[in-house]
Amino acid sequence: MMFTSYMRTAVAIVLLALVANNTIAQFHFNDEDGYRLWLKYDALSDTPIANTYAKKITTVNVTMPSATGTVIQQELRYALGAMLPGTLHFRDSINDNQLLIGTPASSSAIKKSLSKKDLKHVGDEGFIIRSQTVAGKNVTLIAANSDIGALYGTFHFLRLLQTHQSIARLDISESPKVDVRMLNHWDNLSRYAERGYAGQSIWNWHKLPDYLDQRYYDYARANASIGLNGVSLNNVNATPEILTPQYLEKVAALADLFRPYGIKVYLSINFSSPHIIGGLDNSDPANPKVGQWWKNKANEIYQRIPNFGGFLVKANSEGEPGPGDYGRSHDMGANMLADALAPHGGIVMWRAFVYAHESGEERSKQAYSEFKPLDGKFRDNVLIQVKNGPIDFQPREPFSPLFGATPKTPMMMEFQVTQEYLGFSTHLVYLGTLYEEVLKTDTWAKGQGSTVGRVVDGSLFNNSISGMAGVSNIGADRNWTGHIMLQSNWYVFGRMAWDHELTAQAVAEEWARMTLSNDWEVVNTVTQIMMNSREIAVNYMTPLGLAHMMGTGHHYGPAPWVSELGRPEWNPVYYHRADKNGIGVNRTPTGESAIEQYHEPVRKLYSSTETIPEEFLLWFHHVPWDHTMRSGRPLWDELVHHYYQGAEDAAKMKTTWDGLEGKIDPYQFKQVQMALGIQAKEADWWRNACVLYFQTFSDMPIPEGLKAPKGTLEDYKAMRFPFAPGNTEPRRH
Ligand code: GCW
Repeated sequence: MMFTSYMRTAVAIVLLALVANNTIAQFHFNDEDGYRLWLKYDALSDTPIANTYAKKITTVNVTMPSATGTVIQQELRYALGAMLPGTLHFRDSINDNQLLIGTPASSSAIKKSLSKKDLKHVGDEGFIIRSQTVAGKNVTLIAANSDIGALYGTFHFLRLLQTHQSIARLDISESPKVDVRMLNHWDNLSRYAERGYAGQSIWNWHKLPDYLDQRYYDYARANASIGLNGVSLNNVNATPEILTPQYLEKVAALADLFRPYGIKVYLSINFSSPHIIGGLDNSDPANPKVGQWWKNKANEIYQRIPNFGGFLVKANSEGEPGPGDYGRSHDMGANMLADALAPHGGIVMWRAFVYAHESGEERSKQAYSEFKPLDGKFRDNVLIQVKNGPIDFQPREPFSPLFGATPKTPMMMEFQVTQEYLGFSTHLVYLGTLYEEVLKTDTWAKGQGSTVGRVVDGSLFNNSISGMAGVSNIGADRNWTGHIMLQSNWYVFGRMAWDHELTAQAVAEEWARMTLSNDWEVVNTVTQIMMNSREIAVNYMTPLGLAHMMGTGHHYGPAPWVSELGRPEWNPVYYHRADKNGIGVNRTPTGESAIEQYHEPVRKLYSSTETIPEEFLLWFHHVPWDHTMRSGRPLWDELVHHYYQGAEDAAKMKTTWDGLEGKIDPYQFKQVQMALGIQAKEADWWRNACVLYFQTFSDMPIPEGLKAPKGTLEDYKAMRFPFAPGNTEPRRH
């Protein structure tokens, strides 16, 4: 049949209508796409608070002539210009109602107005913000010992405005509790981000060093705004090429760009570099040529990057090379690198995430067994970087017993910000509560009050250096983290690295105000969602102390049944040990004995099923299915209830969020709504798969009042995800 022009027109109209509809649904020219993060600086308009701010800040005076001074000036021009449009004037003389920023070195008036002790306690990076008189004028003063301190003070001040706090009578004094506060990017030079779920790596190595993406500046601003002062650029599964001149030139370009923001660059190194790129016979730390190679390399790096931070090392873990390849110990490897960096002020962060099937020891015990005996053997510029839990980044783990075990060696915290085991970038899981739970836990290493936080900040054992690292969730996605709400995890990591005594609740609220809205209903609802979210995920994934039941390799979704992989500790069955009698790992002295690695009274508390907090029950005990829980239910019923509760709460999160429609930016709203839909579906999937699987052991019915899980266990077992994101990079041949 002929396609008449009439028909053609009709089809065109229908197509156009479809396209138009889609266009309306998809284009958001002015809506918030998440790029601006928490630094949105929305106009305060005619609110009463805006009027008080405008009266208090009629002029701005940044007294430092440095690059950091320029950064401060630019940020204030942008931020105040957006929040209080039309009211902003820059001055270089002091007048009443001025925002005055500087250091004793940059302004003699500031110097004169401060007493000796004012800045004594804030150190190199701290600041004070105070309403006071300087040179006879009433000003709001942001003062610090260094320009970087003043930058942190500036961001703190802006945060007060962004969250609508009074600035009438300020008297704030802040300094970071931890020295090294850094992000670890697990980014390959190919731009593939291991365990990254927000697109490619933000580092465009191909275009560096000459092309400096705007994103690098905004990344630096974001980090500085929360007090982060370090970034390790590349994956801990490191390629030696990063240390070649070609790449060091690119690294130097980033280091130069980050310097005014107070951010030092660090690199993950491959221990075999001397052999692979240096042409040496081996990389044995006992070989003097190897030590010399590292010294030369360090000299070369510092020539290009005078403030280079140091090396991050994953050695003899998951196939990475290390001193163990030559029968040498971790301290020997770490000290060799430390000696190369020490003359330049650099540090080594040596990771304790090591486990080896040859050892035969239960996995949770291995890091402690290897590193505890080495206490006191490391150079002063070595920190041991420890994951928060003894196994990996599970939804919940007890704290690693290495915290509190090594009085002479600083233990640096490694938290995961990316959600390898927590639903990737589609599950809303606010990690502030996880961080707080760990940091506030008492190790009892030196009696009561020996919290993990105090081990990490170095105050418990009086360490000379301290650090906290977060494995980044940042990628090239327009909204940086693949999910707007998960920007809060980058944010809370930085805030808690600065001050581990902050509460997750306070930080959630502050983030929600800056990112979403200051409307009290939005703030309350969002904060409540965030605060509950981690426990919800624990419930639908790994309740009651279960762990590591994610799909093999990609770690996406449930696969507690996997049992046939080459090494025992690769299999989820190793981590739950379900059988006809019960479920859980007996880590007491009648079993794996891992409990012995903790101090008393933690050991005693965890040793008994009667006293252990139930959230850790199955981590430390193999418990019969009919064991009576504190609720009065048998274990099986309790476990199932947790799974159902998790899935139900995940669905509720979405309904609660739905209620915010119209109260926040429509595009922000929609993006989160779509992700919450996925999360609710996947929570059901987790619940169904796990309950059906464990039922094959318990042989007990689904408790009364709960609907039978949908589908069959075989269906769930048959699911495959060959292209799930974030896994180790596929090899190209
Ligand atoms: O959790 C595991 C991840 C690996 C990661 C490793 C580590 C960088 O599955 O992808 O490798 O931890 O922390 O070294």
